[in-house]
Amino acid sequence: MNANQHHVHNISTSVRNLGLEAFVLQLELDGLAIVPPQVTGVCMDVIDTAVQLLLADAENITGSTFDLQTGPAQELEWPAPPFGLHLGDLEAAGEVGEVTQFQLQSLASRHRVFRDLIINPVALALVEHTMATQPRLSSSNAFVKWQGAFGYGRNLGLHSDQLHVPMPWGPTAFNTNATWCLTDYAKEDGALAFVPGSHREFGRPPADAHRRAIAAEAPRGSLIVFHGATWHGAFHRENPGMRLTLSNYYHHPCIQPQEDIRHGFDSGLADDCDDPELLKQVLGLNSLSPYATTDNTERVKYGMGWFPHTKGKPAHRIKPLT
Ligand SMILES: O=C(O)CCC(=O)C(=O)O
Ligand SMILES: [Fe+2]
Repeated sequence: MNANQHHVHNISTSVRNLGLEAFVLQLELDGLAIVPPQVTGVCMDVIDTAVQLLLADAENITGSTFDLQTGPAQELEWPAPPFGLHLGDLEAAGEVGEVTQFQLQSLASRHRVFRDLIINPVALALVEHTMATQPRLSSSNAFVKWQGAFGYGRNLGLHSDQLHVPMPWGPTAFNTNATWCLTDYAKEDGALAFVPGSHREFGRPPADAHRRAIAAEAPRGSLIVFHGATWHGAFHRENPGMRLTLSNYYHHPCIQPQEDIRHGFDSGLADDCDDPELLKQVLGLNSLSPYATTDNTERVKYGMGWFPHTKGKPAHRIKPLT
């Protein structure tokens, strides 16, 4: 392992070139920054396309049509819980409500608009700032949510995304979330709830943290970036209609991704996006570890999988050991 193995470039330069200093300050102070559409450079056509694709996918999966103004046309219910999960205890504790939300997953594989948003330069520069290294994609999901009084229940589902990382945590993020608001995003619309400055508590939220939570309010097309230690959840949606978000979740290279992108993503699709080389890096497609073969050209660049051979004899080939 040597320093060259890591993507090395001046992170502050990307932030300055893109004029993102004010958002970095928000991230530092609050653990969350809200970036308006005119700064991300993403036009409303892209947001419209993403909405249409996700509504069609939601219909495919559930069998009900969806309308942004009115929500699902049919009442939805969960199937029997998988893996012996018992909802009974949660129900008894008042922690389960009506179905008003589900996720659409693995969106990098589904359409170019999602791949382009994963490598949006503004999103990447801010996420990179929180990790002090080039981030990788952990998962790309959409939250499909509609009107309903329960939401995540009394405590707003407050959590830190990097909660599986052993403590103590420091200022460097192990996970960072870049959420694209595909619909207007106010408290009554079911916005993200968060506790400003909680990323500097370096731990999981206490039981009463929801008393300090405020709404991350933003117009459609905005980007919300938050540090993996920031306590967050969501308000229930009081208004009729739907809240649609795209949650691109990144990880520090020392952390496992949520989605097995290397095996699940068809690498040919990486060429169909704004910057194929960058997407391959962010998806970890050519990353040096874990390695599957010692004849890996990427690794050879860094002096690994590169063996000396006896003068006058052919170069090394991998053979079974006998
Ligand atoms: O918006 C929500 O429902 C919560 C989202 C969340 O927890 C996340 O994206 O990590
Ligand atoms: Fe979360």
